[in-house]
Amino acid sequence: MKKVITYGTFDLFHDGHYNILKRAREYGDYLIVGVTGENYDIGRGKLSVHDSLAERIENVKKTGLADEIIVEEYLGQKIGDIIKYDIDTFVIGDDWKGKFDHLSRYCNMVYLERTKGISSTQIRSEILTTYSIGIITDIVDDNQLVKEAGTLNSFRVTSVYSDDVETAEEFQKKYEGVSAVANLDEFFAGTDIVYIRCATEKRAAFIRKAITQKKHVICDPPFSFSLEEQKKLYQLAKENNVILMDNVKMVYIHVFNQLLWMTQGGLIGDILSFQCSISRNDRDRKNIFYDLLALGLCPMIKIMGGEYDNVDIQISKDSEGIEFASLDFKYESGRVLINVGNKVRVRNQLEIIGSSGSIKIDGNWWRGSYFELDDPEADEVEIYNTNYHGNGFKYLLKAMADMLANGRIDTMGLFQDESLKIIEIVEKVKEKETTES
Ligand code: C2G
Repeated sequence: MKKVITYGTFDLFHDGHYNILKRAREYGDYLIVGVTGENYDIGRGKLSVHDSLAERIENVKKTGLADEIIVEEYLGQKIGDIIKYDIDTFVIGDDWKGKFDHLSRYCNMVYLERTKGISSTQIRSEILTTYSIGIITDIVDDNQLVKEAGTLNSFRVTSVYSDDVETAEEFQKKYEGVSAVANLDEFFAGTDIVYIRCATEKRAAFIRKAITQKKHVICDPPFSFSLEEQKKLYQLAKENNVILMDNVKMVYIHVFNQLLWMTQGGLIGDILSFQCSISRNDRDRKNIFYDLLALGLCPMIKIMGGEYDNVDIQISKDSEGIEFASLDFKYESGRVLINVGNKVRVRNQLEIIGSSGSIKIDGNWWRGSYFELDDPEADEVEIYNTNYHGNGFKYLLKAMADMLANGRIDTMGLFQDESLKIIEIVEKVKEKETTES
């Protein structure tokens, strides 16, 4: 018996898919079809998939062409499958031509011509609503949003606004497809979602304007230096039925949720100590102390909660602002130390000591690609990691797409009360900065 295998996402099943399965079958007596699992697609950055795994499997099954259906769960699985199922021929469309040549060591490798004029991407763009995103910025940098949004079928970055017209024009030149709009009302009229990444002092006013024009908002945290103001912004967002979301990508990435699961679920026991350090590596932006602080506080609030007994704030500053700060929190259960280096460079790291295990990340922990768990019982260090693509923006956008589809406006990545706690601390540090001058 000759066995054939082929793989695919098979999203929004169409004739192209049917044709390749039919032709693949002709290469043998038994056809195995590998359908990509959701985690595998998330890991390879393919977040645009519309149908669930169950639906995609069901559609392949309905063709009656597959003798067996398996799920492709990780990169590199294909070789193991060829060996396990004793495959004679591997078939794939010629959009992958050359990419799988290394498999010819294990079995026959056949690339078949794709069916012309049809694709899942095209169907998705026909059936899905596309949201226009506009960026409000004061620097010529998109934080990778343009590229990341482009990989999802439901978002396009279409316009940019800056108080400084030249900046917007430079931005337009740098990012294809993004038009500079000089008039703010005109800018809002052409967008569904606004991404605000300007100086902290200006954010709240832009958020307010965007919300009153019924635009959903993603904004770099902190939204403002005032807790009261941020509360009002949330109230306004609620009244206008729009999303107001922190641009904190970390909370949308799998590995960070694994870390939360472990710490919140008591898997490392009681948390005795939490420490994290963050410093600037973005040379283009001058003073981003409060942005770093907000980001640094995020895992603390998520893991330790917001109910600390007291905080001791040490800052060192020069004429341009805070260059370094150290925040020492006392919680009932343990101690928390957050170090933020704006001009002073500190080693980026995060360490959590629990009564029955500890967790460590060396390097840019907010990128959330891995963590180490030191398990005293197993007496070894285990590494947890997940793949993700780009800087994480598409994972945040995917969460937003789900919220829009489900008609939800409250974010569950970073909850409103968590974001408000962060602002409460930001406000304290700002107060200290002002009183010490
Ligand atoms: N296909 C085709 N004609 C089309 C569209 C797709 O012949 N018009 C083929 C593809 O070449 C592929 C199969 O149908 O062989 C499944 O296509 P996708 O669902 O787009 O799968 P893809 O995401 O390319 O996954 O491990 C995953 C596989 O490597 C491919």
